[in-house]
Amino acid sequence: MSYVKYEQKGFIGTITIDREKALNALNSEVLNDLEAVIDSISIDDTRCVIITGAGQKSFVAGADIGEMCNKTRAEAEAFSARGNAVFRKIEKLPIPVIAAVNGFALGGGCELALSCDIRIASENAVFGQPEAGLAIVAGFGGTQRLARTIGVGKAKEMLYTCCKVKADEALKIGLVNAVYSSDQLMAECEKLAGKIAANAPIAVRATKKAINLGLQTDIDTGVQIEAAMHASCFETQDQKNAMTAFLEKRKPEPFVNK
Ligand code: DAK
Repeated sequence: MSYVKYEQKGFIGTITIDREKALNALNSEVLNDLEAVIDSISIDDTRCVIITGAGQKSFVAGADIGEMCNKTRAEAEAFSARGNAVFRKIEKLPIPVIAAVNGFALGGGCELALSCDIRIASENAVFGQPEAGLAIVAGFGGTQRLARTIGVGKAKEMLYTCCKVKADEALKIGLVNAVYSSDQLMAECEKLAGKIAANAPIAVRATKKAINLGLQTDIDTGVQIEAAMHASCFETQDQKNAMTAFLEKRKPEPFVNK
């Protein structure tokens, strides 16, 4: 039985981490199943992915503490590398990924949300990096992506104090883009995914690549990356369709990803 479910509705794929009894904590099997699902996504048929957790209480309550407890230093290094490899695949997935954070997003759960492009939370969402209280360092990218997302000072506060950040504060500090009631969360994430999916897929993918690669480099290299991504959209069927439609004062035909 897989701990990760995948559902496709039109151009939108939804991944559900399904280990509700353990609040969707990430053990090795969950990570393997998550990677298998990520690997199976077809970017020809999918324009946006949503990741959420099963149930109403938890997105992901972290890496599995039972599995980690007795690890040796070498085993911990391997586990961290495993999680990092899977999260990096999510971050580098060519299409946008939305985290629908429906409850606890602690430790590896907060880190999973951070590997997504956009985070949308339910009102009962709680974020945190409790690792220092468990006498370890965050191991799935938290020290890196949290600082890049909410700024160094606030990230250090969260990581040093292990404080819990509720949805309203997460919104204030830029950790999430929006907050909805639990029963509205998925519908709102699907609406957002639908808006992304309605735009030209080649352009959206090139935009993601330009932002992600550009954030890791200096501005001169960054604008060169952007120029290359910009140019890559020309001569596509979708670009001709959209610009011709503008000039003819009409709506473009639906984009065809070509
Ligand atoms: N691992 C394993 N089981 C977990 C879990 C977790 N992270 N979180 C919850 N569970 C399980 C509980 O053990 C319980 O199982 P049973 O006792 O029913 O068998 C079930 O889920 C329900 O949890 P509770 O009974 O505790 O539910 P409550 O509503 O009372 O509390 C809670 C919910 C989320 C506040 C609480 O469960 C909690 O504090 N959970 C732990 C949260 C946490 O500390 N998460 C961060 C884990 S550390 C690294 C690699 C990775 C990482 C670090 C280093 N390297 C190898 C270097 C990442 C670290 C983390 O993510």
